[in-house]
Amino acid sequence: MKLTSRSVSRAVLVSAVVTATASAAVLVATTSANAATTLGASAAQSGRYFGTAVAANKLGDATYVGILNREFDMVTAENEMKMDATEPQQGQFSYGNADRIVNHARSRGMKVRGHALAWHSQQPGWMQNMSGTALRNAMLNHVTQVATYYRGKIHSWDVVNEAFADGGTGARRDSNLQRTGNDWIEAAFRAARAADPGAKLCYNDYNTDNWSHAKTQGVYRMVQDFKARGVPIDCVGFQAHFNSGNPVPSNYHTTLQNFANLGVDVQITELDIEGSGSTQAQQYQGVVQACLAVTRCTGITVWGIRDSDSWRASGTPLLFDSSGNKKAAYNSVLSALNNGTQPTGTTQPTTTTQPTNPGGSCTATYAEGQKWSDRFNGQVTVTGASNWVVTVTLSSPQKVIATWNTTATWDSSGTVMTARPNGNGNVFGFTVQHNGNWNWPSLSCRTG
Ligand code: G2I
Repeated sequence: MKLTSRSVSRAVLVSAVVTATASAAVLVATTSANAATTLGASAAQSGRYFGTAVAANKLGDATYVGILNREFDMVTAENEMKMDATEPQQGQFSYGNADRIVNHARSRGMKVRGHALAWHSQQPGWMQNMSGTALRNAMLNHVTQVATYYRGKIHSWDVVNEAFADGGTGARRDSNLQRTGNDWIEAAFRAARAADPGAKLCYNDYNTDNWSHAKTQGVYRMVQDFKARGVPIDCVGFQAHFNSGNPVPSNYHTTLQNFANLGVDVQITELDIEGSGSTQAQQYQGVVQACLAVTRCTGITVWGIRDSDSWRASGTPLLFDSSGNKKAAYNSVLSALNNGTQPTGTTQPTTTTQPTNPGGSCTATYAEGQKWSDRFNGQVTVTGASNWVVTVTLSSPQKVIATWNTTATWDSSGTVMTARPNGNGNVFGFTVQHNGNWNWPSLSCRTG
């Protein structure tokens, strides 16, 4: 898009409004009498799970375990199911630490994500220098053995982790596994399906959040190809490690929806967002809302419990501080989960005609436009009199943050917009910052 100076200043203004309203929104506590009070329970209201990564050596920490047992209903072993942990010597499998996590979770009714069966990283020493057929067979044996050992106990497996290159190519990452042949990924998925037919089988990666990035497109094409050829893939995991250099992209919802449209579930698998306060809280809110807006986004996992448990603790990227206190980010996630409704328009649009108006009559019809995690577009088509005046009534705490093809004014509450022609015809539009409320606006038309 070509940016004129007018559109630039307008964009700055709009983004300032977005920031101000969204920051305010995350401070609003959920007051509904029925609101769930833990992450797992609030996610369960829409049939989703809310998980965390767990380290076996922290299962003796009372604060850690207290939060784990209270808040989460899905668990991922942070390191204990990786190839180096489960097969430290070729053919000798070691499940002690992984079992501690799996047993802790399952005995309390929590589900388990298996992470990860095949990966270029965290390979045991004996595997790192292998190549060719020997490596391919060793990898497939590993997938088969581990998935068989845990058969029936794993909700979703990260069958293959991080197999695509960063940067602008959209190509596979070079690795010893990749050099065994491009079909190594599908071979791993087939082995996993045979070993644990009841588990969902996921491809998992990072930097796949922005729809316009080459890596995202590369993964998308692989999943599309797998679905077309019947390779057994059920889900795509989006790790979602964000920071100021890699913020939550504005097209995040688009990415999740486009993958889901391929016929796979999508899961947010390792969420953490470096930062603090309302800025961090707002970004977390956007991620949760993006997932809630995609029917096939079946759950969210954060990559650790307290900031001090994080692989990047100095970035304070999690929902609990180092003492185990809930952060603003926690409150925004809980609030977003409790306010989550499907963005399909739970309220039918109202179209009203005023035939008795001496100035003539008009009808205003609403149509859904594009949707993002934090906002949606609406379009209004007016028929009848050309001197129309359309009243657009929002549901609190929605706010209109942009309009086009109309001259608009607002009442003092900011929720009732009066739109008139501005010389650009009889179809106008607006963007609503929904702040958790996806209801469609109601309309009425008069002349004036
Ligand atoms: O790097 C962040 C994550 C990216 N996606 C895949 C995940 O599996 C990965 O998790 C991290 C763990 O959070 C770290 O805890 O993976 C790292 C290694 O791949 C983990 O770091 C390792 C250290 O490298 C080891 O030196 C250490 O012994 O953690 C081990 C246990 O603390």
